[in-house]
Amino acid sequence: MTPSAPELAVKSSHIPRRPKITPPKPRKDISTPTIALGEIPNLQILNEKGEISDPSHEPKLEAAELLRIYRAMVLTRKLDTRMLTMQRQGEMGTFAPGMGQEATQIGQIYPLTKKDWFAPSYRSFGAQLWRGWTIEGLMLLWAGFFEGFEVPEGVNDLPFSIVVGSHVPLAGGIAIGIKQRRDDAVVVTNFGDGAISQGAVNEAFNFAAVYKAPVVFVCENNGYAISMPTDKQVATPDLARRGPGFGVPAIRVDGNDVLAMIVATTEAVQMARAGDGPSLIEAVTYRMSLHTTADDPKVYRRDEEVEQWQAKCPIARFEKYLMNKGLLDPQAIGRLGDECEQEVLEARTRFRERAKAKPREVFDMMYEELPPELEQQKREYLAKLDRKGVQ
Ligand SMILES: Cc1ncc(C[n+]2csc(CCOP(=O)(O)OP(=O)(O)O)c2C)c(N)n1
Ligand SMILES: [Mg+2]
Repeated sequence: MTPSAPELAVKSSHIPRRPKITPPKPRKDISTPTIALGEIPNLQILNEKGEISDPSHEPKLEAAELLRIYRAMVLTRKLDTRMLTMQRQGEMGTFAPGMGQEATQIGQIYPLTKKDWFAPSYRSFGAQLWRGWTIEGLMLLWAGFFEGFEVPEGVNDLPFSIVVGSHVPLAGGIAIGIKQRRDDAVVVTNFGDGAISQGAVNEAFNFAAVYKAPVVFVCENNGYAISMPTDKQVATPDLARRGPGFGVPAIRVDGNDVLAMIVATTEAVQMARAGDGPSLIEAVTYRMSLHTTADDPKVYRRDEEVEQWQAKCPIARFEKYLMNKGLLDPQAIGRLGDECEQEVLEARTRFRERAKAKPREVFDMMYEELPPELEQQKREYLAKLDRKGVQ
């Protein structure tokens, strides 16, 4: 006799309750497009000529604050350029330049306070400087000294992550912890267009949405994951659309417009602090320079493409805006550039004083207790250093 088919009907009481997705509360104090769960809004405040298209969208920032933001972007560029020279001269390890992404960098952490958290990927030193990491610390880090990875006193950040997307679930986890402690801190985490396809990043979106965790996901869509252009990596190149599928409201922002980045991040941080959960900001930008110093982009992209983006330079655009406002003139631009260059050079001097290789310590950082075979290798290696007279 054939056994009867098992009962397939599921009692309604066994069906889990659908998680409730509450759209963000409408903001009354701004008229810019707000972060959304439905149709993804686009946000640009400063156009490529540095003009404000709709004055009601302009954030109200004091002159001194606007200049502080501009200076941070210039300092980031100066450090970037200097590090590249140092790498070419053998003073720096491989590093990942952020040229062209300065507005995204500064805008994404602008509204954070000291007690908030920032969990960055490797192309983030502009944001790290703003958060309180020192220039010489970042130089040490990229030159391979473990001291560079130590989070400075009073800074509530994670060291940056090189394993693509690996830090994003950690950011979500920190945010869940913050919520459980009933604290009102917020976490910002950034990652690239390539990283958005990592399972870990998608899992982080899901956990954050389910727990309504106070985390802001910033996807820096800079056009490439090493040599892979975004439109060849994914079939829906507007990456912000990934958010609503998980219940994470999202917005697509001109990432070369620092004012748009500031407005979007401010709203996202306010939402998270108010208990309205996570959001996703896609910052559309362009990596002007190399993926890392081990890369040659001429092999996979045309100069004309780079030139098109040069015209959208985030620093030049903000500079025009500040000049139109009468806050900058060519002399002030030159003076400020020299000042930032000087700051980087002074930090380089301090870096050089500290960047002394200690070959006797190479076995010391990985294990609390060395496995026997490494103990053996260490003995042989130290004996070799002794024979060569290396301290
Ligand atoms: C898990 C993992 N896979 C591969 C790599 C090698 N890798 C380093 S950067 C990178 C591309 C990442 O692109 P994207 O997320 O767009 O960030 P971007 O470098 O453009 O800032 C890859 C594949 C890695 N570091 N980690
Ligand atoms: Mg990328």
